[in-house]
Amino acid sequence: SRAPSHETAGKLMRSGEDKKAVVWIEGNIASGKTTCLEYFSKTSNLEVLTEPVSKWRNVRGHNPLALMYQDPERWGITLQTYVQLTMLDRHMSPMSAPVRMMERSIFSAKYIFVENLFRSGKMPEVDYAVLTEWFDWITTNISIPVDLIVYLQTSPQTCHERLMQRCREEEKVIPLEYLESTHQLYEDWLIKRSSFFLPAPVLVIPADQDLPNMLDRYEENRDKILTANN
Ligand code: DCP
Repeated sequence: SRAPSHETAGKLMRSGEDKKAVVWIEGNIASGKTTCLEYFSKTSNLEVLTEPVSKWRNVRGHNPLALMYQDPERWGITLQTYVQLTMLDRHMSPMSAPVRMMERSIFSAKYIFVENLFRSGKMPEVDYAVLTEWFDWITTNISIPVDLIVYLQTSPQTCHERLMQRCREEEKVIPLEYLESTHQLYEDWLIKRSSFFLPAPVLVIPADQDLPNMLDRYEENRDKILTANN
């Protein structure tokens, strides 16, 4: 029945004996975030929230992700407005475990993807201004907790190869230069820390290696990640 599990979660929240921890997994397109989340999803007392990409590919029968790649000038704001809503919804959902691991964030949506569309001349300034007003309002008025940002650091070339291998229909048009721009924005945000607000400490995990090696890297970093709030 639903009632007891609800009660357990409620007790956990109220007791305060375990401070909850929120970890964001960040990294370029095809950097391996999903694999990382899958690996940690087998951990007890941890919940994994994947990116709502299926929603971006189907909102009431429309595919704003595909439209954005086909014609970014026209559809960039459409996708990014919806991304912002779905990410906010994820951030605000009640936690069901002491540790939450979440794929990307409302911050990278803005600092990487919206910024990239605008800087590359593919988003009209008025669209950028409206999205920025929304973003500033949300982050000023709504608390979005985070304790640790895990950065899966890749080279754009690696991401490009992985992208070609996985063959997601919408992404066939993504050139290497696009991944170089998003990579640079990630580096500016999480490594150089030169451009945007950084809401938590960053743990960098080099992520160019093959799968078995990556699983070893995740295991090495397990304790650091799971004790993010200490
Ligand atoms: N995307 C976007 N704007 C955002 C967030 C994502 O245009 N604000 C796009 C980029 C990708 C798709 O959405 O085409 C999904 O992106 P991810 O890199 O987040 O997901 P992946 O499945 O590629 O992650 P990974 O391969 O690391 O598991």
